[in-house]
Amino acid sequence: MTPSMSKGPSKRKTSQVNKIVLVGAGGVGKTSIAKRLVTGEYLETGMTVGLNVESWMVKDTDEDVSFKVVAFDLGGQKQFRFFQPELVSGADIALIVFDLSRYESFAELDEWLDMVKEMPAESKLLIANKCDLRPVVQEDEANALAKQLGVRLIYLSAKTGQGFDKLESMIWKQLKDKTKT
Ligand SMILES: Nc1nc2c(ncn2[C@@H]2O[C@H](COP(=O)(O)OP(=O)(O)O)[C@@H](O)[C@H]2O)c(=O)[nH]1
Ligand SMILES: [Mg+2]
Repeated sequence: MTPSMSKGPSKRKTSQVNKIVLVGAGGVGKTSIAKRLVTGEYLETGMTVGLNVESWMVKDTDEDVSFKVVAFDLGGQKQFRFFQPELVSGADIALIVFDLSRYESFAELDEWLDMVKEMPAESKLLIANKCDLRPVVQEDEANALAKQLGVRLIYLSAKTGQGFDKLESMIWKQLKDKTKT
């Protein structure tokens, strides 16, 4: 799959583009999550109209492996839905995001789940964002959905950075597993 330039087992260099899509209702924090993944900071963002694309490199210095990751944050507006299936196709990871403090964003996940239904469960993560705010989505409910979908659930705050260690290690593991197969 990857052309290897040297035969040395420890110097295996991988450079390939990986694609992460962030789906979910408008305002749940997709752009903020993508920006924190890229910059490590919380940047106030305007509403995404259509599409926001961020890209960055992740490196594992131990194994000398690096990946270019491109995150597609799809705008929530209905008029842009027509081109979204194209963007989702071929994604390595999907982050399905809802806002813990806004119930509709959880109740309306079906339509987003439908968009990523072709992807295997292990490439999808359910993200409960804004865990710094008072939650209105009950933990039981979120757990039940994650279980039903067979995906992992991560509590995140793009504002405080809570949960990003876990998210980053899951993304990283998923990308590395992919190159092994
Ligand atoms: N309190 C809090 N606000 C957040 C968090 N993530 C995003 N926001 C805010 O929610 C609003 C919508 O965020 P944005 O990233 O544009 O959402 P998107 O439409 O899903 O891309 C912005 O005002 C953000 O600053 C979070 O974890 N906690
Ligand atoms: Mg956005």
